[in-house]
Amino acid sequence: MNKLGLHAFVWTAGWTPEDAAMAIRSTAELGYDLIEASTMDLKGFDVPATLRELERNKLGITMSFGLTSEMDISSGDAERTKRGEAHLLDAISLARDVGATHVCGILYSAFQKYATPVTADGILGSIDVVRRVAEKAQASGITLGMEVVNRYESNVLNTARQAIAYVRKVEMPNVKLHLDCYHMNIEEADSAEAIREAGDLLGYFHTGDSHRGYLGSGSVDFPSIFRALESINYQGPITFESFSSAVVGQPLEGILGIWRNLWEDSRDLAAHAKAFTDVQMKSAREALG
Ligand code: FUD
Repeated sequence: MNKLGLHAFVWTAGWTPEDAAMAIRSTAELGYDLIEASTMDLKGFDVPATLRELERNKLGITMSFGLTSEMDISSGDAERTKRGEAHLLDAISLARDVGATHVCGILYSAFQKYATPVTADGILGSIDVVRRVAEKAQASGITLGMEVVNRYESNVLNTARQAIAYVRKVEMPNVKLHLDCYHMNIEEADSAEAIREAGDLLGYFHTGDSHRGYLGSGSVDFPSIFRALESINYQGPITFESFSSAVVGQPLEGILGIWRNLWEDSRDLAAHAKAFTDVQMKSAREALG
C-alpha cells in the first residue's frame, strides 16, 4: 500500500518546534500517512520535538533537500565533494534520529541552475559519494531517492533514463529513483512511459501540477500517471508538493522561481490534494483491475 505524504512547505518553510507541531498535526488531521520535512538546513531541526509530535499524531516522516554549490559532489572539486559527503552523512544521521524511511531530493549535485553541462568525472565522483552515503543509510533501513528534476534545477539527472543509468552504477539496493510529475511534464517525452521504464527502480514519487498549484488545475495528465504507477505495482510513498510565495521563502523561492501565489489556504490545498489523489488511485486500480 502506498503511503500518502505531504511536503511540509505546504504549511511552513520553518521547522521550529512550533512549526513542526503545526505542520505534523495538520498533516495527520487530513488523513495523510507521512510528512516530508524539507531539510535544506539541518541545524535548525529539533529532533526531540519532531519525534514527540510524530508519535502524538501517529504520523511517519521522510526528508528531502538539495545540496548547495559549496557542497556539490558532482563538481569534480575535491573540497566541495568532501563538504557534500559530510553534509549527506549528517542528513542520514538526522533521518535515522527522527525515524525517516526515505531521504530524497537533489542529493547527487547542487540544487541550482548550472551554466555548463556536468562532466563525466563529475558524475563518477557523485556516484562514489552516493554509494558510501547509501551504505550508512542502509544500516538504518533508509532508502535514498535521487530526484529527477528539470534542467533549471540541476545538470545531472533531468530524465528518468539518466537516473536509471546512474542508480544502476551506484549498485545499492536502497538507492532508487525519485520521480516528480511536475519535472517530468517539462523534460519527458512521455511521463507514463518513463514511470514504466523506471519500474522496480522507482522508490519515491512526488505529485505536483504543471504550475505547482492545485492538483488537476494544470496540464499534467494525472489519470495516465496513476495508471502507470499502478501498472508497475509501485508501493512506495506518494507525496504532494506545492509551492506558493505566501509560504516558501528563501533559498527555495529563488531556486524554484516561486514568484507568485498559486494559493492562500494551505489546509484547503492539502485537503484537496488528498481527495484528488485518493480518487486517481482508485480509478487507476479499477482501470487496471
Ligand atoms: C524541487 C523539488 C523538490 C525539492 C524538495 C526539497 O524542484 O521538486 O522536491 O527537492 O522540495 O525539500
